[in-house]
Amino acid sequence: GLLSLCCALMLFASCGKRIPKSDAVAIVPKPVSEQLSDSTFDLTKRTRIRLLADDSTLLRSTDFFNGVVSKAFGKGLYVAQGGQAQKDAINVRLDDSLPSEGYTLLITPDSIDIAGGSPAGVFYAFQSLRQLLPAAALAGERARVIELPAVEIRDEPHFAYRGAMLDACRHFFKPDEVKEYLDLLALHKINRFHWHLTDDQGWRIEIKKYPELTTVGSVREKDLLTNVLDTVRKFDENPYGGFYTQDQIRDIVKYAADRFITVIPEIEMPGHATAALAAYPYLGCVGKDYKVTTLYGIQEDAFCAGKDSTFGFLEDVLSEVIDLFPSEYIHIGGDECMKNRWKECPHCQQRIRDEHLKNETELQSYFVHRIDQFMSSKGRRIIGWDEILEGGDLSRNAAVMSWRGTQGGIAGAKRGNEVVMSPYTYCYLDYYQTADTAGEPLAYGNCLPVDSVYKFDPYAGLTPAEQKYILGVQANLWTEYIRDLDYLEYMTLPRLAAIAEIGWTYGGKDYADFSDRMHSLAKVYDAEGYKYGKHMFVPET
Ligand code: TNX
Repeated sequence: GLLSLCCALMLFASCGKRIPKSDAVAIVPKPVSEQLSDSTFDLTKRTRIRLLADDSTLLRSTDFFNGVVSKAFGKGLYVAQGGQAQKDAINVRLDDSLPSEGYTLLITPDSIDIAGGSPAGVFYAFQSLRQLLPAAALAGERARVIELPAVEIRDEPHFAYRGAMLDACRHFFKPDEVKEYLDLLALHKINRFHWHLTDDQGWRIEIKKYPELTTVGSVREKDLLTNVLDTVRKFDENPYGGFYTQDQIRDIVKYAADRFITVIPEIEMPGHATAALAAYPYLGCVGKDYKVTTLYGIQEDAFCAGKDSTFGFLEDVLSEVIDLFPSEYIHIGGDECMKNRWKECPHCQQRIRDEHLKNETELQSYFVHRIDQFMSSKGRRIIGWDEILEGGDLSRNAAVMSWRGTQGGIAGAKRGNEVVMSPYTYCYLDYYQTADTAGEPLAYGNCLPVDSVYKFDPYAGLTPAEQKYILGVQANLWTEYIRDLDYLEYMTLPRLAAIAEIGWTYGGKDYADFSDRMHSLAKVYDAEGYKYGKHMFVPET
């Protein structure tokens, strides 16, 4: 009797404790396949990480994961290089036969085995592993043993481009805040950070050749909301400003690369250029005393498309930008350019005649072409808002970012341009998260709840052949109303998770299942102290 009870107990102990199936594996974005067994692996501070491939970029993943587990263990796991896969270890290897960002994650009572198609795949395996940690361990409650469910996961992203944009112009976010944002992206396996660095309301990137871009262009007389609403007066900061030095930018680019995120900078042209004109008035069409804009909305002024000096300036700026950002794509804006100044500008009208253009829309296309040729000569490609399709034959080398719905993206894909889908109808995180706006922080008028975001299909309206041109999807965070990190997080989460799942998992979408898994992801949000919209976590009544 007693003997068999002992045997049973030992058997039970060796198999590990049962973790209820329902919440054992709740990863966002949803992995391609997962097979759960009824046992566990005991992670302790003596568990070693064993790197079986000689690639120093694997340390980006182990450093990151050690940052997470050291909260519970008081220290990170020992990382050993080389040798053989071992018991009681997290064995990490690279496997060429896997898709480059793909991975397998096998947890058994004996060991954790990770294989990545590349170091990025390994990073994503560790992000999934992180989401399997119990809430207490994530929150930093001291633990001797962290039980992980035995599971076999095979995973790979559907889209190569899974992006998020942050507008650092309407409000400025300090380097450390940008890093926090990058951490949010990494958790969701987002791999592109589109950094909106120049706009009417501020120029935020140091350019050595043109110091006044930042001494003048990064400062505005008062904050955007100063005269708009009494309720926000307490935030007033007059004058308002900020910019990133080139050293800070290099540091952020590296921080992003450590998380397998490519930074795509945006230098806006020909519109949204008032801050640059305030610094160097010769860049505009009318000789006037430009001021960095203190209101939001579309401005009348643009870079003059008639003067060669404008292009000289932009080529100088882009040359410095290229040196800072290794990204293949550089974003050149292109949206919402008012053409009234060009209509009255002798230089622009002369250009229209010289180039045999019909009108100002064709002049914008000329502008984009000229910048495209310069960037191509430097071995880079341009990406721009969907207006870059207007007024001419956009180079096939350029990519289109579709924001005014998906029409621009569809048109781009049909003619063979690569496309990132980022329509305001699904991807704009500056909109309210709920129709019931009482008690919500002030936001841009529209309402875009997380379940609506989740419905987005980047392929809608495209044939299979055209779908190949869709690089992926991107969330946009415009910051007219968003002035601090708490608010930034609140607007980003949980809607970013819905975008991430569209980008990573594509297909087989099930909102109820997503919503269940989000309850689990929320434990990571809580552990990290992230602010987030709670609407989807409140049971419907
Ligand atoms: C339109 S989206 C803009 C931005 C604004 C945004 C507000 C785009 C390419 N241009 O300049 O911030 O609306 O939602």
